[in-house]
Amino acid sequence: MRQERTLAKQLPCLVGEEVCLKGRVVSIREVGTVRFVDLVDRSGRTQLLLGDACPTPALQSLLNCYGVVKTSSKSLSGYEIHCHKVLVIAAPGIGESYNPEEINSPLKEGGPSLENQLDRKHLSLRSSAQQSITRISSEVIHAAGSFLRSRDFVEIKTPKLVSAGAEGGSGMFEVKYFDKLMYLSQSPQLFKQTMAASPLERVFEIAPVFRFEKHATSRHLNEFTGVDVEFAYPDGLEAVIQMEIDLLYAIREHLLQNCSSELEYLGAKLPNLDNIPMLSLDEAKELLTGEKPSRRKPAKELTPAEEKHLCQWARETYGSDAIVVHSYPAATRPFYLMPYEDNPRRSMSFDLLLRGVEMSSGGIRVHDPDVLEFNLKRKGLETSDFGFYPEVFQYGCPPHGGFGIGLERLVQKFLGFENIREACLFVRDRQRLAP
Ligand code: AMO
Repeated sequence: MRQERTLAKQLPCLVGEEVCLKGRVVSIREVGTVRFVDLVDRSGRTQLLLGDACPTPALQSLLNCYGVVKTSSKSLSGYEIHCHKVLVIAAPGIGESYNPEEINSPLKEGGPSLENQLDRKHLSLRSSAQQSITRISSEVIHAAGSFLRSRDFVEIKTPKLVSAGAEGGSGMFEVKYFDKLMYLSQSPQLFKQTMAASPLERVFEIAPVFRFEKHATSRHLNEFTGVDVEFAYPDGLEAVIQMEIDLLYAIREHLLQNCSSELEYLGAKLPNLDNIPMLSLDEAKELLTGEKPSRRKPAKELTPAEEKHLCQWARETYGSDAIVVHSYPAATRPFYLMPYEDNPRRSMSFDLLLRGVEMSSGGIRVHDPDVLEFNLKRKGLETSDFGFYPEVFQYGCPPHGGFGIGLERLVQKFLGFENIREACLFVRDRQRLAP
């Protein structure tokens, strides 16, 4: 008897042959005296026709099935297995029959809440929807890596235990590190800049980012995955923005080509990224309020409601699901951003908003040690607190820029989810540490 495992996708080449399929029972149907079972493995679904000697398995049990491959006009794949032997390898053994599709049922009134579903994520992730989301996240990472490599970027991994933060606004989780106090990294900012100053020039990292923020919103997590990109010699802020737009296009294209069945299953319509409008923060505020910001009353950061309005405007006016807002106040943006020469109150920074939410931030960085010292002082920070980092500039650093995208926000907005938690495999927020 053939013991080597055959996958669902290999069946077309094996008609008439004896095979061994291994997988999970997702449905059982009895038509008169004939019993049909649907078995899934990582490559797809197969219909089994159980012979008289085979036991009827429980839903969600894991089987090794032995039988002959036949063509079948009645099965979805066009093939089925006529089984003469079935071994139950494992089965739900706690007396409770369960269905991952129900645990993961679409969020609707009267159904299980998102929190209930997340409590059982270790089981709901066996559902078709969760498999689709996980596969799409993985393909986003794959597409980002392929695109960036094609533009000469080198993938790096940087420490997540750090002694200083970079992002000012958000706090850091403390970690007892032998007899010292360290922090969980809130971004690879300082390291990616250090690498852009090296002869490699272009680097990216896809890795965990930790934020000590007491938010409980539909767009914040305390641990998320950062897609961080940094490169030397950009041709101005526009070139950094364009690099991000090219990256997003490449991701979108890759998903359309490689994940069509998952997108269809989720009913997801990918965002339109053509014709993305770009406004300075001042222009954006004027559009929102009808008032021109002045030196006396400079524009402040956008509120979440304003971000939503701007996206709506971009959609209605340009048919685009994204908008870029640039030139934020130097006072509210981190110290590593370059101020404009002719207007030092403004930083060479941008956010890309997608379907109502900020999905990334970036800009041109300070590469001059004197400007860095000035920026740090202006924010009440000490150069000496940043260890090796000032030396990167004191020893000569090229002009450089980059951006950081939150992977879960990207997946959330690409798939049109209300809540970032729907796009995260194992959520870490203020309340949730398990599963
Ligand atoms: P920023 O702090 O804006 O910039 O973060 C970059 C992107 O990361 C995502 N993000 C989050 N996602 C989920 N939960 C959170 N709490 C959260 N905070 C941020 C967002 C955001 O746009 N070093 C800079 C990037 C750069 O300039 O290169 C930075 O970290 O999608």
